[in-house]
Amino acid sequence: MNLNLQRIAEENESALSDHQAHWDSFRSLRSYSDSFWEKCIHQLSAMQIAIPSWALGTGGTRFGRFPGGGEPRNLEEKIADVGALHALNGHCGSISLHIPWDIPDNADHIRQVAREWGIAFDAVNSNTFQDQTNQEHSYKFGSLAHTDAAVRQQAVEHNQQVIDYGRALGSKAITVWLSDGANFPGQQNFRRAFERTLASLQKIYGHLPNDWQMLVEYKPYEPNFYSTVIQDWGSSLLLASRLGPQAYSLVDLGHHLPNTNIEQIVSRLRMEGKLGGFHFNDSKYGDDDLTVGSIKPYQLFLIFLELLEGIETQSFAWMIDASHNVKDPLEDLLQSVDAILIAYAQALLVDREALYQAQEDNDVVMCQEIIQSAFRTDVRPLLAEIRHRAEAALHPLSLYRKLQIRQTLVNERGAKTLATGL
Ligand code: LRH
Ligand code: MN
Repeated sequence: MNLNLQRIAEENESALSDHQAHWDSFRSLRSYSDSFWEKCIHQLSAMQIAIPSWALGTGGTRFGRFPGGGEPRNLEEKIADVGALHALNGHCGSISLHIPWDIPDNADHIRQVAREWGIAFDAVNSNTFQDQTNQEHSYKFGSLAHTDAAVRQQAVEHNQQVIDYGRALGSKAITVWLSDGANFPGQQNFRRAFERTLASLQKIYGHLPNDWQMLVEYKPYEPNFYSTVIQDWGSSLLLASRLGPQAYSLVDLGHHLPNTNIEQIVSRLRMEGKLGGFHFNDSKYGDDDLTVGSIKPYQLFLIFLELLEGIETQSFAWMIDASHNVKDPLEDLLQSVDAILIAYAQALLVDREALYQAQEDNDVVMCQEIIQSAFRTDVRPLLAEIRHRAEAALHPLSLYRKLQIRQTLVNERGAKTLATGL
């Protein structure tokens, strides 16, 4: 499949003088030293965001799904799509697989395909929220928390198998999200369900290679609408603490009730050394899985402000978890990655000493002025400079369209192909 990505350098050439002018005026307007900018460029260049294998096709809701054509038909084509994103913006260097939607039958071959595109394998995801054909026990009433030990054992073995698939690909983490819960009061005993989940997770934890992490993802509701066993950061932190040093909490931005202060949760989990990573997306109401930064960009900035707080340097799992109901999946993902980099860059511009002093002096007005002057900074020339240095596209989205990559994919794969996933 030729996506004309070699055209990136040519296209950059014609846009270079414009970029240089923007980059020069961007720096001239701010009293930061060159070494400060180089430090920012170093930190931001290292940001690699894992693309979810289940979000390379068009998503939908129970009310409908409107495929846009050219969707990847298999894992090789999904890796190619992530490779195209990475070539365009330089920040999508890994893919996060969901099992069994993306079983890597021939791991050597899949690793070879990924190497060709310069793509690594981030966390693998288990799935005990759907019944697979010829599955012995149903997950209708749960999986790791199920009242029936045989169902729990089946779910434990699935997660262990997911770890084995990940090991064969070089992944270093498993994300466990459980839909387990109840739709009605009285339907489930909260304590027994939690203790069964912990016991099941301990069996999975015991199967982790020493250099692996287990990311425990929480969610307040859906598909269960009264209670969820791992419903919030508290339950996730309790489990991660009881499981051991390789277990962490995973923060999916859409898994919070309206108006939850997510940046404070990030601060708490980080303080405990139990923040493992993120599923970035955005939402107005529920787990809407919308484009990152499309609804609450200020919240995203505040989350990065917390992530940069203090001295602890810890690597987090940076992943997107979105569903594209009306946008081209690749355009949506390019916008999401851009929004994450923008929030991170703006947070790096916050004068932390001045903020510290204003906070200690209870100068409430100045605290807001200091953080919002960073948030109101258009950092796009800085991010373009980083892409330019990485030989990615200065303007990924407009080039994606100019190269008519979607049309090429439709010609190659067909207008009606449907990718596995949600
Ligand atoms: C659950 C979730 C989880 C994935 C699924 C695709 O809502 O966020 O991370 O397994 O989406
Ligand atoms: Mn998620």
